[in-house]
Amino acid sequence: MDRETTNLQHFLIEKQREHPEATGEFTSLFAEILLASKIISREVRKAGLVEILGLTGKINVQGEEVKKLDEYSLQVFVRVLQRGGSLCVMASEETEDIIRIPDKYPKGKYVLVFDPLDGSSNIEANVSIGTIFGIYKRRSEDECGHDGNYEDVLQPAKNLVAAGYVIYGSSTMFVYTTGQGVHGFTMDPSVGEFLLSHENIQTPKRGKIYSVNEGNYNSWSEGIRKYIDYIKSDKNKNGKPYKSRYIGSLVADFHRNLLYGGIFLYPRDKKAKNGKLRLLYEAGPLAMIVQQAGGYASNGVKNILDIEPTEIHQRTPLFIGSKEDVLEVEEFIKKYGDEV
Ligand code: AHM
Ligand code: MG
Repeated sequence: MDRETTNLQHFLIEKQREHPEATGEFTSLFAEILLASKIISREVRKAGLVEILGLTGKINVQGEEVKKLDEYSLQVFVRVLQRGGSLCVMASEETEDIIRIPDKYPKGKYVLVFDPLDGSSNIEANVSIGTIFGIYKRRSEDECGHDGNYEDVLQPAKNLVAAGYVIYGSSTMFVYTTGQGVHGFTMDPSVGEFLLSHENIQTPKRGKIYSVNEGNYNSWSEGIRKYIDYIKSDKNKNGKPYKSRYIGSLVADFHRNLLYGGIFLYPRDKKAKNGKLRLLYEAGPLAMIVQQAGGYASNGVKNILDIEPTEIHQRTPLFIGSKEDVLEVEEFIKKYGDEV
């Protein structure tokens, strides 16, 4: 496809032509997600100016409170998406309960789960952060017009009809899948559009990078300690130690490994017995993306896509990236156990 002139909307419309039964509701939902991302991106770009524009949590020169960027991002998503008519309910990492669509707006057939600004503790240091989202079809009552509920939100990631992330890095990128490959778009600030930059991303079957918070080494299970020792040795399948790369910002670590090949790990440890990351907003959507790119995501025992969530803020250990690497970590866990 002609990259220079293909923006995300064009690309979606062309894909939709291959599915004449599609209603267009999905395309408009994507347009809303895109708008929310652009607004967040604009604010993230100003983050270094807080000293000048006013510290977050404080009153700015106009006498308004300057919101923390993660709260702000949540509000942008909710405000843009609740009125579009495509959603019946949302759930986000930043809200305790599910987010209902106010009565005054129409209700549609989709459900949005999202982490509005992941890795936000990095923002003061100008480190990449991101937004992660997943879209399900509602499963309560087939016809639209009604509120969605927990049943709609608590779905395994294998039911996702789309997933994506936005990375606010040296440039802003939008990467998504609807189950027909993974496609990446890079924001061209001069035209204010996401242009097709990475069509049909495939991740290497085996990588050369590992990404983990190794400060937790002594709190991990034997299986994980042995695995990390192994990939740092020259006894591993690559015959030389893997490179260590850890930003501490999931979207950025995941994105780099997706392009270059590698494994990201957030295992359980003594403090976080179920791991740190959330199944619905982080692990699930990225699991769909990695699978579409030829990779794999596991909780150490099974495919993340198959886990049936029981609560909206459920956490999970996460091993994600190149397929052969993730399968290998599963073998270590099987052999040496995952008790912490
Ligand atoms: P957050 O949702 O509170 O931002 O936390 C998630 C972040 C991820 O971006 C990252 O992978 C992980 O936490 C890093 O955790 P740690 O600092 O324990 O290594
Ligand atoms: Mg998060």
